[in-house]
Amino acid sequence: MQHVKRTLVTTALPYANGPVHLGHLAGVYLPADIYVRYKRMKGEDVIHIGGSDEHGVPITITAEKEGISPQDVVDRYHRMNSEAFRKCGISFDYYGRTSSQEHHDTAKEFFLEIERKGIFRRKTEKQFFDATAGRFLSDRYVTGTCPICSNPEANGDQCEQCGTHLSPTELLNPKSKLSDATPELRETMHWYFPLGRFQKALEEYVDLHDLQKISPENFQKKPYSVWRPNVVNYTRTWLKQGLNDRAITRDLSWGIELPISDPEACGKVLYVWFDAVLGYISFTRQWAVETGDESLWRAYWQDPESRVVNFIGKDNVVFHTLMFPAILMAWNEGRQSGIYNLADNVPASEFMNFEGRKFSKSRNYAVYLGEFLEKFPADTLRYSIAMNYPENKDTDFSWQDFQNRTNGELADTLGNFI
Ligand code: B3M
Ligand code: ZN
Repeated sequence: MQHVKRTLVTTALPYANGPVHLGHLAGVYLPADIYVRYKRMKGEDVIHIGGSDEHGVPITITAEKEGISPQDVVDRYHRMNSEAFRKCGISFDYYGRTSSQEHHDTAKEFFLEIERKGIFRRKTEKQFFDATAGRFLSDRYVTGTCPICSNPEANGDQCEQCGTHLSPTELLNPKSKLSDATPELRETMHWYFPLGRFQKALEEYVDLHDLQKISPENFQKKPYSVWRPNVVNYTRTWLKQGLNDRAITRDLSWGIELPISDPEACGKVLYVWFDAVLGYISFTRQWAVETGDESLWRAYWQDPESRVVNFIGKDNVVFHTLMFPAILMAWNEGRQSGIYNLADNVPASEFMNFEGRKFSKSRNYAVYLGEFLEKFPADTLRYSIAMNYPENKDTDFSWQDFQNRTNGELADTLGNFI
């Protein structure tokens, strides 16, 4: 491996809509922390940036259910999750929030630059509207019967029972979550990001990191990381199907308002995934301000000899290997300076299950990190999970395994040895 001047490590921003559980820790935060601590011990220049993802529909739905504001919801879970990570020894250099003013400013800056370059497309489409509530319903606000498996409680974006990705208009007997009314279709305009415009550039980017494609000449261009096969495979599946336009605005009031005075922009906010990935940048900027050198973030993002590593779970792959790089490409296009590095590696884990079943925040089948650490010391957990890390395949967390590792391996074997 070639000398790397600096490394910026980021970890997926958990939604501030519930407490993080052991599955999150195993897949993303612990491996990243071990990697960062290792680099620090070697004396390398490395920072770890993370934070809360505080926009998106699940948060507004929680707020409506509990009769509180979305800000109350994210305040609660931001505090809870940052505290749980601290107790667990996850050594962030900065843990930000996407509801911060600085983050809003960064996301607006990107939107405006891409809008100025004329890259977005505007399209009018028919979308469900709840006439009782007087609001357009984005995917998650519609429920109905799944056309594939007949689950009567499928969401407008996905059926949890059979896993099929859906759009709200595919549901049978659609209902609004706001009022239970049957929604009607009305026209609304949205901004779309044309991913297809970047198809070729994205293919070339993936080729640089795909073991099957790396040539001496590519290696000259970019001599760093080879991606894990699962990351390459998920990404290639999308590339093979051909990339389409993706809507990057939503009819919602919670989120980042469009920074233009166009009447069409009224009542719309940026799609949560458009702004969330930019959190990595805005939080690095906030970190730099705190160090007393507010331009220091550029050394990590814009020096070609620095590298960016995004730790994520496997369900977030294409947002990090296609959408985020395409947003950065759109920004970089035609520029002589202020060019962002694309991620050099995107290590995505498989899942760690719990006693044979998937962890699920929505079904409340989980062991939450904060609660776990009220009963057991962090190091016993870090050790058990590190020994059982879901790097190439799903693994399982069981109480029995945790007990054996703690009592048998740590207390007996290691304890006696010492
Ligand atoms: N909050 C989705 C998730 O927690 C999303 C990750 C954002 S990373 C920029 O799975
Ligand atoms: Zn289904």
